[in-house]
Amino acid sequence: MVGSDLTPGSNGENPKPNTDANPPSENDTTIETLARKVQDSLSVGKKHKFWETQPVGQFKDLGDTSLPEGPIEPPTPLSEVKQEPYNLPSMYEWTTCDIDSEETCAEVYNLLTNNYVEDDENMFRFNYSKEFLRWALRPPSYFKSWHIGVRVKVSKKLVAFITGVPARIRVRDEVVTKAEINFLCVHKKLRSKRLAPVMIKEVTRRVHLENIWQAAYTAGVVLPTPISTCQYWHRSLNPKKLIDVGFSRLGARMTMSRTIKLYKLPESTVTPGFRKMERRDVPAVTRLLRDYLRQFIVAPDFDEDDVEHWLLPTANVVDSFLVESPETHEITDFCSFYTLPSSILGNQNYSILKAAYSYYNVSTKTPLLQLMNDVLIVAKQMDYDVFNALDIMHNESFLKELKFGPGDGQLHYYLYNYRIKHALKPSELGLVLL
Ligand code: MYA
Repeated sequence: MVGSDLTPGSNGENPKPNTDANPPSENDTTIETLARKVQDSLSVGKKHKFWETQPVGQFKDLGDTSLPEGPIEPPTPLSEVKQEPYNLPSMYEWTTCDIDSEETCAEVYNLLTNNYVEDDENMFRFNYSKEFLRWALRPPSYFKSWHIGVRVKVSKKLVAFITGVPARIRVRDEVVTKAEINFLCVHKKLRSKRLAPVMIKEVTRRVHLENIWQAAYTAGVVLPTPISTCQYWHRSLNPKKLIDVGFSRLGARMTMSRTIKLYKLPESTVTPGFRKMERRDVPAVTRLLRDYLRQFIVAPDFDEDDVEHWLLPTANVVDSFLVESPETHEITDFCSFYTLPSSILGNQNYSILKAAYSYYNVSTKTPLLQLMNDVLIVAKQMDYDVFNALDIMHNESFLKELKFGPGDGQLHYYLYNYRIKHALKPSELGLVLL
């Protein structure tokens, strides 16, 4: 199957299912899994000229349990943080991108739409919408200075981008404000010129200036050193289109009409009290989510402001539903997804794949399987082509049963300036990055 990265990059970020439109069988991915393991072990042996200089877990230390878990470097006094930006090659200049400005937001949108993450076979490219970018980049207490662009001095054309947003993230029992780094992008024509390391150093400097010393990020590529490696799974909602555009393949011994029947969903949701989240639900959802996320080793520490920002429905960006008990009016269950379309490259009939990505889900009374089946029904009603989910949190408990198929890309989770002794299982992760 195609790339597996409906997250960034074939690098595991823009996912494609790796087999067919059949629900997965146990052996489906053996060869791909093996190939990937070989690939990944090669990258573990590879030199990382930049990453070897950074305070991140190093491959040479893998398995050395004498190294302590926790920050790798102590904070430095703010007066010792470099005050001037890093040097760029002389043709380029730094710019702070004002995402509130319609014009700048459009420039960022165009850069990413044409140059951001693709699947391994270059069939799909993430197409984050402008509304999505404004949402992702302006959470509570965000820093404008962390939205960093690079322009060509002469033409002022935007050619590279990287962002950070602050987030309180708990690792085991310590909550620390970290930067979540995302949207690293260098124009296709400027690749392999070592621009990315300068951008990473510059965002690091600006994060340090706010007295923040750690970061979290995900990538499809293997770098020193993942804290966990996850897989995307895909649930076909519009199998005919997915097959037509090469996202999935017709399974062996399957016809199109049998495939359509296989993925058919009920017209309406089944759980009594299932409804869209509203502003008045913020306190109850915050309580539910905080209680639930406690069980994971790495998870965000959401307060009500975070929940209002990240989970209150925003059209074409994020959708959240909950179950309100018809008897007690208690909020017992919650589920959500975000909207991240991909451009379909070079198809005559279709240009956009409409994808929903599972976000945070909590079940206390409604079985998770039933809750997620209801979300699939809603996503189908809303005309999504595919519903994607990582194998994190409790997602494994519903993926196969609800006819998700495994993708062919992996998504690696990383922490900057924080060592973890042993890699985590995906089910120990309670954090979703966009
Ligand atoms: S993940 C999404 C990344 N974006 C894409 O995949 C879009 C398409 N690709 C591109 O635009 C370019 O290929 C990019 C690399 C920009 C990715 N994360 O300039 P180069 C290392 C980290 O010659 P280019 C996301 O946004 C590579 O290993 N490092 O390469 C999260 C090599 O270093 P080393 C990466 O291809 C980002 C060096 O860059 C990545 O022209 C988190 C080569 O540089 C990657 N995805 O540009 C960033 N890809 O020699 C880290 C390549 O050592 C944040 N490289 O192997 C760290 C925390 C910072 C804050 C800390 C605060 C305390």
